[in-house]
Amino acid sequence: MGILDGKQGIIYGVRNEKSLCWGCAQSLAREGARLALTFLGEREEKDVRKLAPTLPGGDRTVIQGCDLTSEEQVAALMETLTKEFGRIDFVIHGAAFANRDDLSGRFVDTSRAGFAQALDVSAYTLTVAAKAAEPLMTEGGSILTLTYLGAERVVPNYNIMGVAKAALEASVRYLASDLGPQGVRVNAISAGPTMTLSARGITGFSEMHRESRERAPLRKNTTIGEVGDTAAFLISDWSRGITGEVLYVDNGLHILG
Ligand code: IMJ
Repeated sequence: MGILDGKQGIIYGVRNEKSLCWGCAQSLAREGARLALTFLGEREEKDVRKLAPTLPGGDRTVIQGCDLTSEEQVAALMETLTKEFGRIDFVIHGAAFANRDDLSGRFVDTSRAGFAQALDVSAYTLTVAAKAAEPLMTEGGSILTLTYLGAERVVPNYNIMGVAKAALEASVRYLASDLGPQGVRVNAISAGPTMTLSARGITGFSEMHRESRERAPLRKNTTIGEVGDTAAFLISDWSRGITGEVLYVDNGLHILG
C-alpha cells in the first residue's frame, strides 16, 4: 500500500543516478506510481534504460526520448501515453540549461542568445509540459518543477539561471491559477545545493556544498531522497490543498540571514 497507488505520470529530467529527478522516480515508484521517464540523447538513453529496471514495478515503466523544446517529440510522447496510460495524474519537470560560460563571471555579460536559451529551456518548457499534459489529466493532477534559491537571492555564479528560475516560479503561480479549476495543482520544490551532474564542476560549488552542510539548521546536505519524498507528498492527495507554492527542501538553509 503506497500513497500513490493507481497514479501514473511523467518525469522529465532523469540524467543519472545522482539526479534529483531520479530521487523523485525512486520515491514515487516506492509509493506505487507508474512512471514514464524521458531522455534527451543516446548517452542519456543508455543511463535511463539501465536505471529504470531497478525501480519497484520498473517493468511497467515507459521510456521514451523527449526534448521539451521539440513540439514533435512532445506530441509523440503524449500519443504513446494516451495508448499506454490512457490518463495521467502527474508531471515532474526537471529541465534546465544555460551556457556554461554564463554560469561564471558577471551576470551583466549575459548575451541575448544565452538569455533566451536559458529562459526557453529552463522556464518555458514547464508551460509546454503543462499544456501537453492537460488533455490527459482528466481526473485532476499535480505538476511539480524544481527550482533554486538563486531565483530570489543573488547566488554567486548562478547568474542567468537565477533569472530563469524566477520566471519558472512565476510560471508556477500563473499555471496554478489557470489549471486549478480542473483540479490540477502546480508547485515547485526549491532544493538545497546537491551534488548532481548539474552542480558538479560549477565554479565554487564544492565550497558552497560544504558551507551549506555546516550552516544549515539540520547540519546536512540536501539528498535526492529528501527531495523525492517531498515530491511524493506533493504528487499525492495528502497535499490536495497546496497549489502555486514553492516548498523549500534545503535542511532549513534559506531561513538564515
Ligand atoms: C549552478 C551554477 C552556479 C551556482 C550553482 C548552480 N549553485 C547550485 C547550482 C550554487 C546549487 C545547481 N543548480 C541549482 C542549477 O540549477 C544548475 C543548472 C545548470 C547547470 C549547468 C552545468 C553545465 C552546463 N549548463 C548548465 N545549465 C544549468 O553546461
